[in-house]
Amino acid sequence: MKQTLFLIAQALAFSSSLALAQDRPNIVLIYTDDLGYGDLSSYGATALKTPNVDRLAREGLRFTDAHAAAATCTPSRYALLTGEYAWRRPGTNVLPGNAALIVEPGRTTLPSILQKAGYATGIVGKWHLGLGPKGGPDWNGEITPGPNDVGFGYAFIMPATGDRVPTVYVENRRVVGADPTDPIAVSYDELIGDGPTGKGNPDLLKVRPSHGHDQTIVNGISRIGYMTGGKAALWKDEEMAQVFTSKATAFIEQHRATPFFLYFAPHDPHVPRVPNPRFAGRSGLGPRGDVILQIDWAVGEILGALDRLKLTNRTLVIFTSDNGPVVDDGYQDDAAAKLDGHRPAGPFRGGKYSNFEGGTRVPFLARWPGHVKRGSSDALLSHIDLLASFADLTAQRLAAGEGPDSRSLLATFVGQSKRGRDDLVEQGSGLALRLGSWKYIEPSNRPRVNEQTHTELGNDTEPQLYDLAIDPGETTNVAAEYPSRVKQMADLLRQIRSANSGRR
Ligand code: NG6
Ligand code: CA
Repeated sequence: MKQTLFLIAQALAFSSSLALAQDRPNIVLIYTDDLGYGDLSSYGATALKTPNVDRLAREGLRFTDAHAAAATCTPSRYALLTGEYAWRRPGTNVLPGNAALIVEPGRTTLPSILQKAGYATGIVGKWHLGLGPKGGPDWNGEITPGPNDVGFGYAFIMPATGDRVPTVYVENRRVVGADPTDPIAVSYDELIGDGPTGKGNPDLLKVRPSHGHDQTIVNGISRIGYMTGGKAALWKDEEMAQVFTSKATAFIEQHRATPFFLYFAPHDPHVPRVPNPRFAGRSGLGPRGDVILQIDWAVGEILGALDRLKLTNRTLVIFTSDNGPVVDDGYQDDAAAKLDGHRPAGPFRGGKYSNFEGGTRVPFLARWPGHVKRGSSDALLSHIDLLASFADLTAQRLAAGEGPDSRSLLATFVGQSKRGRDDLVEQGSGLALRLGSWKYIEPSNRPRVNEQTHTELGNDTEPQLYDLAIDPGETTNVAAEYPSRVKQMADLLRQIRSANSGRR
């Protein structure tokens, strides 16, 4: 009986995904950088207003227990694109700007799945998954392999982060504005060239570092890493949001007649936070708040383009963030002083880098009028599930090994089901496991606090157990009261870790 019911439920789930597949929506995935759960007015922020993002919340589904796959950028984006937990792969932590590509060309990825289904695929914004072969890319020639080799038909990217050299855009396989007479060189090992550094020439800076970030100066801001050359190609931080947004809307316009997938990855509110003058000073929260308003503007531009092109009803828009928030991430930008009661991680403890919920619990909004139910959902979800869910959405079945940790939760993403994942591994400074509302954090000797950012990392030499249903802020470790729950979760984490995949 149970078996029959299960089969019927499965058949229903598959037929509902086939019904969705017939409508084959465009997909726009807006993937912000370091935006916290509490940073949007639709998630409770009162110190600033984000009306364009809030429109998505009003017209779509607002998730309250959705997670980035990790609490920093590279592992989070690696897992998003491959459907594989990054902690299974050494070499997937925050990469320098001259690192080689860490996603093997040819492997099944989120964009390659959609490409296979006939979608035009594009990325605009932050990449941070390395470029080129072992030894890194040739910045003055053809940059390959890169996003174009792992499923994106079009790419307009910043190679790593705003605070890492090279501070240039790459369009498909070339640096934009590259000049053969002024070749680009990049080093993360030693000072190169005779250009000024933040360490040697602090008076040249318009934004000063608070920790690190004292190497090559570009546009009055010292960065991580050294770079020379490429003067005509250097970006202006104040223009970046506009540059990315106009490339994103151009992509939408260009592909309006075909199904398209756009991975739009703005840089804000990652450091350095350098708003366009139109947003400078507007939030009252300093540059961090100003660049959140800038994100909201960018979302408004995207939604406006969809409206104008009459694509709104044919497009699934997802809005989320690659990891939790951080206040002082290395520049003196007044973010801490101007918080004034604003809580970037909302009700959660920790933030970027942390094992606590603030590390990976992020805003997650989905809108597809007529298909995604409106309202809110407390289902446990991860970005890692988008790969299998998009396969499902386009009526494709994954082979064993494709997106190994990704699970199709399509029915949950569109609000037909309230059921999310049973379990989820959260990657912060160490590993934690969610099982329903229970949260287990592995014991570890790692530091409790990141001394530079002052983030509580959630490490302890003893096992930690929290019941998020009654203690969402992870204030009370109840491991001693529930030894068998601790053992069950430690065993399950061990099991997931030693298996090749999280799909069971
Ligand atoms: C850290 C940087 C931080 C940020 C982070 C990556 C220092 C002291 N701190 O190492 O500023 O760049 O890496 O952020 O250099 S992420 O969102 O791309 O993961
Ligand atoms: Ca990030």
